[in-house]
Amino acid sequence: MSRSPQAVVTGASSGIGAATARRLAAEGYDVICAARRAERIEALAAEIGGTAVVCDVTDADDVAALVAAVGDRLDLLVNNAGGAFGATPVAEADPEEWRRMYDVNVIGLVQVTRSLLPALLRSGGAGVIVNVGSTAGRVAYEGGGGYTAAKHGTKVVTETLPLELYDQPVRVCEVAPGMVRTDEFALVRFGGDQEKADAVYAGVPDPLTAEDVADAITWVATRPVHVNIDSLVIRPRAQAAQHKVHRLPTT
Ligand code: 8X3
Repeated sequence: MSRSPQAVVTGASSGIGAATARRLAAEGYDVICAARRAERIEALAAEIGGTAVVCDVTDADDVAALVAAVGDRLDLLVNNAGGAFGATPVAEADPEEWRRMYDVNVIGLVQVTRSLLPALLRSGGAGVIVNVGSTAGRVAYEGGGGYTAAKHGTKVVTETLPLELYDQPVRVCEVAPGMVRTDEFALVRFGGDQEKADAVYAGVPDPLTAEDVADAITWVATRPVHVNIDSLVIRPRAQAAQHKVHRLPTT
């Protein structure tokens, strides 16, 4: 009897993670929605017929609970949990904020990946790991030092894994989005300041949506088993480069 492929999506409580969980479920995956906020992932899991697992990826006990929920085999791991905290220049860097960013964008991702690797290797085809990076992992920009350093870390971990696992049945990709308008990313970065968060997208004709990125992740995950997409950079048409953004007048 054939079984549905199983996926884990971390950071599934909102934005790209929630959109990816929905999209994968629509494509026939059994989705384990992992995130810290129980109510949100329980509602999402109920909506898509998936499973909710409360998991802070930086907490070893939570990751162990996620591994237990996965069981024997896993076909797809989407390491989406991450984020930016603060936008201060390096000269004013808050070490605690920088640590939190490294912790969630790099250590958490590594902790989840190494713990679920045995199940991915048992997927029976070729398990897929999709790490959600960022164009912030490609360039530096002022005020972004802590986040760009962390997302460069996400990229390097993604590049290291296939070198170490080159003879194993597992594939690894980094999907690196540019400007994506979600409810929470910029709001969290600016500590809840909605005005500052809105200014990020001011006048930009069409930033990417969470669904655009979910579409890219799903495409990566559903290639034939011998095909590995190393990395996929996705931006809105209005963002030719990190600093080169088309903005229409807003007044
Ligand atoms: C988010 C993209 O431009 O805010 O990962 O660094 S950006």
